[in-house]
Amino acid sequence: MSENTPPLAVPEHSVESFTRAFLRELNYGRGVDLDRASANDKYYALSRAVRHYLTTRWLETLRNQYRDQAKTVAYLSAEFLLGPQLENALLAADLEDIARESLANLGLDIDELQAVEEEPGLGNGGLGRLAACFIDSLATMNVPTVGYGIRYEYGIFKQTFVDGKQVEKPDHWLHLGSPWELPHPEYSVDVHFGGHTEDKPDGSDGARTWIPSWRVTAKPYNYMVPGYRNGRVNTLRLWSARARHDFDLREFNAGEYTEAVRARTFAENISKVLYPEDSTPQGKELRLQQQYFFVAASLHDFIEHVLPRDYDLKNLPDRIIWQLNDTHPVIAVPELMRILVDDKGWDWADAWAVTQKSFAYTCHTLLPEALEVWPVDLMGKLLPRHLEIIYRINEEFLEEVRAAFPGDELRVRRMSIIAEQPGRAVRMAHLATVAGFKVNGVAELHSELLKDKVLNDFAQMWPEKFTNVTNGVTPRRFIRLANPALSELITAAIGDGWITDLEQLRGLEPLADDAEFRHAFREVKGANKRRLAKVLMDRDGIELAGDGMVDAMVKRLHEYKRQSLKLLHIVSLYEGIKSGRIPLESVTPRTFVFGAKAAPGYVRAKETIELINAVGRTINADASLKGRLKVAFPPNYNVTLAEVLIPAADLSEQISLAGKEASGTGNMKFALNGALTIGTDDGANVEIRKLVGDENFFLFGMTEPEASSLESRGYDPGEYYESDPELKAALNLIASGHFTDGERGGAVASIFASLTERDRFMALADFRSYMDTQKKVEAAYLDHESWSRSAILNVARSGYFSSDRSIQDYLDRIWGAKPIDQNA
Ligand code: 4GP
Repeated sequence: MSENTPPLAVPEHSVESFTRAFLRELNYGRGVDLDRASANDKYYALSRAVRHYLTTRWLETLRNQYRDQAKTVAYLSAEFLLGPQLENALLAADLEDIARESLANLGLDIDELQAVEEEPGLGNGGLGRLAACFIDSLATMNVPTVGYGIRYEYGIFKQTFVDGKQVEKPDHWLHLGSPWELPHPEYSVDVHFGGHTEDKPDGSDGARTWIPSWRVTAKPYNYMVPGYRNGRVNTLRLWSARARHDFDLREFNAGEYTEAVRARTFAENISKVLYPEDSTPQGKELRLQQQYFFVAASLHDFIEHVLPRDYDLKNLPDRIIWQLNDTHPVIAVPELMRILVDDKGWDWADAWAVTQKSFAYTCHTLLPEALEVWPVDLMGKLLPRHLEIIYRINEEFLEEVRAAFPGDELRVRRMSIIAEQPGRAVRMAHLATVAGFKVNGVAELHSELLKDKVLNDFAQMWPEKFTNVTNGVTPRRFIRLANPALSELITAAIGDGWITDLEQLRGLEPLADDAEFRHAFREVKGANKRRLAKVLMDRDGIELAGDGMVDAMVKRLHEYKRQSLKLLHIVSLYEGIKSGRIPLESVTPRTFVFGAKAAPGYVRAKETIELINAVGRTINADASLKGRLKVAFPPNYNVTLAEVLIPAADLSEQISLAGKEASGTGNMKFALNGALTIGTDDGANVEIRKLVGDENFFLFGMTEPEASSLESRGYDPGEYYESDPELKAALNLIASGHFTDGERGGAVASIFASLTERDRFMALADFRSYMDTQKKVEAAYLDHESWSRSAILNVARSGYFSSDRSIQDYLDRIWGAKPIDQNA
C-alpha cells in the first residue's frame, strides 16, 4: 500500500450521518427500499453501516502495521467461538445510542434487528470462546495481532430435545450470508496433500522434494476485530476450502456429472463442519486435513503476503510469535521446517533454530486421553514430508534426552514424539513441547499439574520452558454488553474505567457495606432474572421458580464436569420433600438451570441429558412442590443465551472432580456478574476463591491430592452408596424408574451403573460434602443482605479475571510483543 494513500475520513458520529449510511446500504447494498426491506435486509444494512465506521480504522491499522513491521502475535486456533458480532461492533465504535436513535427515527427497533443475527458458532466451548476473548483483548490493548482459523460452513450443531433426548441439527449460520466477512479470493493459497517425497540431490542438509498428489485452495475471509474505542481494528482471517477447479469439464461433457463435481465436493468438505468434540480428540483423517489446511495457508499468508518481499526470515522470531492454541495447529511446526529447508534451501540446524523461537504452546486439558495423537500411517499418507520431518526432529530430540539422562531408556520412550503402543503414532503435545519455546497451562493448578504429571519428564528437562497464564474473559462482552444494568450501576459508582482496566472494580469493595448500594445491586439482579424468565418463556416455554434462586450449571456435558452430581443433589432434595424428610416450606425456591451440549458420539453424556430432562419433567409437573423447585434445561446453550443467563444467576456450579478441569472460564463470568460459586478446589476456582475470600465462596469436595490418593487406593462407589442413606435413596429413586414412566433400562440403568460401579470421576465420593455445602448455600441465601454483600465482593475482587490481564501475562511471560498505540 502506498505511503501516500490519503486517509479515509471516519464518518461523522451523528444520527444524521448514521441514518444516511444505513439508508445507502439498504438501497445500494441490498437493492431495496425501507418499505419493502426484509428483517435480514435491515440487519445487513445496519451491520454494514456500523462497519463503515470501523473500516477506516481497520485500513489505518493495516497501513501502520505494514509501516512499523512491529512484532505480531499470530493466534493459531481451530476454533473462535465469536458470539454475535453486531452488538460488539456497535459498542467498540461507540455507536450504540446513535444507531438506536437513528433507527427509532425510521420506526425501527434495533433490538429486533439484532435478534436476526445468527451467531458464528465456530467453536465447541471453553477453548474456542477463550480465543474470541483473547483477540478482543489484543485489539483493545493495541497489540498487533492476526487471528488465523477456519471458516466452517457449519458451526457447532444446534441442539434440540426430542422426548428429552438430544437431537443435533446442522448449524448453517451462513444461510442468509454474513455482513461481517470480506472474502479475498485473490489472496487464496494452494494447500497440498498426499503423494510422496524424493531425494533433492542439490538440496541443503535435510532437504527433500515433496511431490503431493492433490491440493485444495484456501480462500481467506477477513473479519474485523475492533478494539474498545481505541481506533485499532485487528484482523481475524478464516480460511474456506475450495476446489482448485470447479469441476472437470471433460468429464462433464462426457456426461459424468457426478464424477465431475466429486473432486469439488471432496475439497470443500475440509471446511464444511466443525468437529463437535470437546476435550476428546477423534483422530479422523478429515480433522488432520482441517488442521494442516488452515496452518499451511496461514504460514504461507504471513510469509508471502504480510511480510515485505525482501524480508530476511532469519529475523522471523523478532517479527512474529505463532501461538498454538492447543495441539490442533501443531502441524505448523514441521510445515515451517519444510518451508525453510525444502523451499528456501536453509540448513536443517538454522531452520530448527528459527522454528524453536517462533512457536509457543498452550495446553488446555488434563485428561491424558484428550491429547491428540495421529497414527503414523495416516500422517504418512496425508503428509509424508511432514512425517519425515517429525522423525528427524524426534531423533535429534531423543539424542538430547539421552545426553541429559544417560542410560534412562524408559524415559526416552516416555518422552518420544513417536508412541510405539498401541500403534505407532505422533504425539502432538510432545511435538509442541519440544518445538515451543514456552508451554503454558491455563490456571495455576493446571500449570502445576502439567509440570508434575502430564508433561513431567519435559519439565524436568526444561523447567524454564513451563509457565502459567491464568485464563480470563472479556469484560466488554461479558459485563458491559451482557449486563447493561450492572454496568450502569458500576459506572455510576466508580466511573467507566473498569471496562478496560478491570482491577478498578476494587473500588466497589466499600460499597458492599452500603445498604443502598446493596439494594440497587439486588434490583439489578432481579431485573436480569425477569429478562431471563422472559427469554426462556419466549424461546422454550420454560417457567422459572417464582423469584427464587437461579442456580446455574452451564458448560459442555462431560463426565469429569459431573452434571450427574448436580442431578443427584436435585433428586435428593426432591426425594427428601416427597418422603417428608424435608419440609417443603423450609426449601428455598430455586430454579436449577442447565445448559450443555453433548458430543454426538458421547453416549454417556447424552444419557445424562436424557435423565436431567426426565427429572426436570417430573419435578416441573409436580403440583405438590408448589413451584418451589424448577429444572430449566433450555436447549442449544450458546454465547447468545450465556449473555442473558449469566447476569441472572445467583449461584454458579463449578463442581468438576479436582484435578480435571484445566481452568474454566464460565466460573469467571459468573463471579464477575455477582453470582456466588459452589465449587471444588479445581482449575481457576482455586484462584477465584483466593481472591474473593473463603467466606464468599462455597468450597466442597476432595482436593486434587486427596482425589489422586483415593484413586490409587481404589475408589469403591459401593461404600458411599451403602453408607449414606440419602444418597442411596436418591439413586434408588432414579433406578426405580420414577422419573422415566417406570422405565428402568436405557439411560437410567446406564447412569446408575456408571455412578455406582466404575466412575473415574468419583461423584459419590463428593456427594456428602456437596449436599452439606448446598445446605449452607440455602441458609446463606435467606439472609439477603449478607448474600448481596458477598455477591458485590465477588464482583469487586474478580477484576483479575479480565482477559486483558491474561494478555498482559502472555506479553510479559511469552510473547515479548509490544502494544502500539494506534493514535500516537
Ligand atoms: C477447555 C478446558 O476444559 C477448560 O477448563 C478451559 O477453561 C478452556 O479449555 C480454556 O482454556 N478445553 C477445551 C478442549 O475446550 O477442547 O480441550
